[in-house]
Amino acid sequence: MHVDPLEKKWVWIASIMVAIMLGSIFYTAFAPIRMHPPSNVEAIDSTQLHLSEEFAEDNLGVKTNPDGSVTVTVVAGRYGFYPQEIVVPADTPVKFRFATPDVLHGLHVPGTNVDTMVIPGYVSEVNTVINYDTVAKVAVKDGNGGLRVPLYCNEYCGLGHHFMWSRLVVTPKQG
Ligand SMILES: [Cu+2]
Repeated sequence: MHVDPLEKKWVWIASIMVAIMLGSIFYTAFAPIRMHPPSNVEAIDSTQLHLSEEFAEDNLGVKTNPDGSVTVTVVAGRYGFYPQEIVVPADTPVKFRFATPDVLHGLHVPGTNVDTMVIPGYVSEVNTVINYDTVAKVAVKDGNGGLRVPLYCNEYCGLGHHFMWSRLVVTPKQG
């Protein structure tokens, strides 16, 4: 079979490009580097979340700290966020702490800068101040001044991924 030399050259170039791309995929999959959330590196045993102090079911949700700031503890599991409704004050420092008992999840809240991956084995932390007027542009008002926004998963995590969301209610700052 006659193959034109120019065509032969391009077959080689294309093959080398494919080899480089496949090689980089295999390298990142099997090299001894581990993925971790960009926020902070805090390890946790994902199989024992329910036995941990912080991520036990009864301890999830919103806690107000002595200095007036708020800490929110959330478990992201297939297919939902727990607790399913989170009420936080606007224009107040909020620390979100997320962990997952199963697979990789993502987390995004429209109108805020809350956007992180939630990776098994790690706690993801987001520190933010939610601006009332910015959230108001994308939220649904609940009649008491509260702003309802979804908190949803943006990393494909399985068949129920598109049902995976929770509600965040942003209330006006008190006083
Ligand atoms: Cu998902």
